[in-house]
Amino acid sequence: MTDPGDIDAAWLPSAAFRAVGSRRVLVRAGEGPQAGTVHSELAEACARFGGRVVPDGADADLVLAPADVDGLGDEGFTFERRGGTTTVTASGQRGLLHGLFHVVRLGEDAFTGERAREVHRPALATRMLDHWDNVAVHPVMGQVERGYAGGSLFWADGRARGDLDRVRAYGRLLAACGINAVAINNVNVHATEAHLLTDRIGEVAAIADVLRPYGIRTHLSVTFAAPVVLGGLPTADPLDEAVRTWWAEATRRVYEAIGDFGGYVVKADSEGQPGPFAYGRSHADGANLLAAALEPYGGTVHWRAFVYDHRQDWRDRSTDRARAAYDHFTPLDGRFAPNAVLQVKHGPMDFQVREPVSPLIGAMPRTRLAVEVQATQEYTGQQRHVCWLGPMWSEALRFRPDGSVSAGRLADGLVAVSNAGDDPFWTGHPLAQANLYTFGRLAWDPAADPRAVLDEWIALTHPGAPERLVDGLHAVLDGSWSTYEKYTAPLGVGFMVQPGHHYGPSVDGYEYSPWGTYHFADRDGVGVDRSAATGTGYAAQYAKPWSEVYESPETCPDELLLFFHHVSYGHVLHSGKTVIQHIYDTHFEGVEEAEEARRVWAGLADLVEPARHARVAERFEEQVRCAREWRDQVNSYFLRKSGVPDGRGRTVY
Ligand code: GCV
Repeated sequence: MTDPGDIDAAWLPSAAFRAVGSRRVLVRAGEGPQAGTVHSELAEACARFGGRVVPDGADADLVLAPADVDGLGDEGFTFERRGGTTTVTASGQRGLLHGLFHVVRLGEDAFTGERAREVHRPALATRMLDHWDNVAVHPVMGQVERGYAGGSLFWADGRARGDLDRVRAYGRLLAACGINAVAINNVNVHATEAHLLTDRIGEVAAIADVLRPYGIRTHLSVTFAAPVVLGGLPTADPLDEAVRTWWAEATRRVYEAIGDFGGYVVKADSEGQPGPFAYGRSHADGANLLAAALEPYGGTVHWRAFVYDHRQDWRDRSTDRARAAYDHFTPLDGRFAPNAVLQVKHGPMDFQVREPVSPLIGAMPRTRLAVEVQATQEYTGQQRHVCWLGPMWSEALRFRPDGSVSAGRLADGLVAVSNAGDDPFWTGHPLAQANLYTFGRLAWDPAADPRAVLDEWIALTHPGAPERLVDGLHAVLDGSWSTYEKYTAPLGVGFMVQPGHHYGPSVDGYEYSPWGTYHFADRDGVGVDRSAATGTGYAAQYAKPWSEVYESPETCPDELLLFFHHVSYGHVLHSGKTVIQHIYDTHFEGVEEAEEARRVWAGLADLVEPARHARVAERFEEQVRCAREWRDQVNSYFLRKSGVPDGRGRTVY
C-alpha cells in the first residue's frame, strides 16, 4: 500500500527510489542546474534507503557520468550493465537527469544481470504541456480554463504563487516522464495575463527558476495585440516596422529575465483572439514576426492552427469547420520561419472522443509541426470519469498520412493541454495521473506501447504492487476510453454535449449553434457528409489511401462513419449491425462497463491508500450516474427520431 505521506507523490513516491537508493552510486554530473538535481536526488535516495554516494575511483553499483557519444544530443543517454556495474552516460546534464529517471523506472531490473549498451534519445525535441491557466480568475472560465483539478499550480490571488514548492514537485514529476517544456498561461490571453510579457515578467522568471533544475523550459502565451494593448502603438500589423521593433525589444527584455526562455505560444484569429487577419496579413506573416524576435535567443514560437469560423450559420451546409485548419494553412507551407512551429490539434474538430487524425498533419512538409492533444478531459469526462487516453494518442501518433506503416516522424513536437492543478491528487481524478504520465512517455517515444507505459505508471505509483492491484488497475484503465466512447456520441459524430461547460449529454445542444459542430440527425439518418462526391469535400483533404478510404461509407472505418457520412439508421456497419442497433447496444454496454469498472475498483480497497481509494470511488458514482444519463438521452433521442425499436427490447424512454 502507498505510504499515506506520499498521497500526492503521484508516480514518484519515495519507495520508487528504493533500488537506486540502496546502492553505491558514483556521480560525475559536473555543475549546473540539472546536474544539481541529479546529485540531490541520489543523495536523498541514498540517505533514505541506506546506499552511499561514493567518491571518484571507489567501487560503485551505479555510475552516472558525462561522455561524448555521437548523436545523443542534449537529452539522450546511454545505459548499460556490465560486471556488476550499471552505467549511465550522457553528453549533457539533461541527459543524465533522464538517465537517472530511467534507472528509477527500471527499479531492481537496473541492477540485475548484464545489459548491452542501449542508446535512448527522445524522438521529439519538444515535449510540452500547455496550461490554460489564468492569473486573474475569469468570470466564465474560472482560474483554469477547462481545468478539472482545482486552481492553478502557478497563480493564486492574482499573481504568481509566493510558495512554489508544488511547482517544484510538479517539475520533478514532469522530468521523470520526459516532459521538457511548459507554457504557464492560457492561450486565451486576457487583459491581466497580457502583462506577463512585459512588466510582470519577473513572476514568470520566478517560475522558470523553479522548473529549470528539472530540464524544463518555460514558455508564455502572448496576445498578438500586445504592441497595442501593452505598447500603446496604433497597430499590431506584423509588417509594420514599429511593431517589429516593439516585439524585438519586448523579447530582449524577456531573455534578460529568463536566459533559457522557451518562447511564445499564440492563439491568433481564433475564437475571438486578435491576429494578423485584421491587417490583411497571413498567419505566416504573424508567426514570422514573433519568430524573428525570438530567433537571436534560440526561442520558438508555437503558432496554433486552431483557426475556424466560430460564428457560422447552422443553416449553411457548405461551411465545414473540419476543413478550416487545412484550408487556412496548407497554402502557407514553406513560408514559416525555421523557429516557428505550427501547433495542430490531433483531430480536425476539437478533442472529441473520436476524430480522424487532422489532414493538416503530413500536408505541410516544409513547416515544423507540433501535434496538440488534450490531457485535460474537456470532452472525455472532465476527470470525473476515468478515461485513459493512452490508446487514443498512440493511435494518432502511429497514423501515417500516406498509409504506410513506417515509424517515420509525424511531427517535431507533442503538446498536451495539462490536466494538473492544485488539487491534492494533482489531477482531480487520481487515475487521470496516468494520462499525464502516458503523455510524457509517448512524447519521448511515440512508438511505445501504451499498455507498457501504463505498466510503468502502475509500478512507479504503487511500488511493489501485488498482481491483484496491477490487474485491477489494468481492468479499470485499459478499456476506459472505449467505454467512454460507447456511452457518449456514436460513431465519430462528436459533441452532443451540454453547451458551454461540455459536461454530460445534450444531443441537440450544439445543433442550432454557430460553432460548426452538427450531427444532422433526422427521421431517416444521422451524420455529416464530408465526402468529395456529395458532401463538404473534407475527405479529399487527405492523401491517398485515406482520401479513398474515407470517401465511401463502404470503406470508411465504422468508428468514423458518422464523422464522414450521413447514413440511414438501417445502414449496416462492417460489424454486421445496423447503425441504430449499434447505437443502442454500445450505450447499454458502455454503462455496463462503467458499472463493472466501479465494481473492480471497490474490490481494491485493501490495496490502495484510503484517501485515494475514496476519491476514485466517489468519482465512479458520478461516472455511472452520468453514463446512464448519456445512455438514456442518446437512446431515447434516436428511438424518437427513427421510430426503430431496440432489437433486444430493452428500456428506452
Ligand atoms: C482555450 C476549445 C475549448 C476552449 C479552448 C479552445 C482552444 O474550443 O473549449 O476552451 O480555449 O478549444 O483550444 O483554444
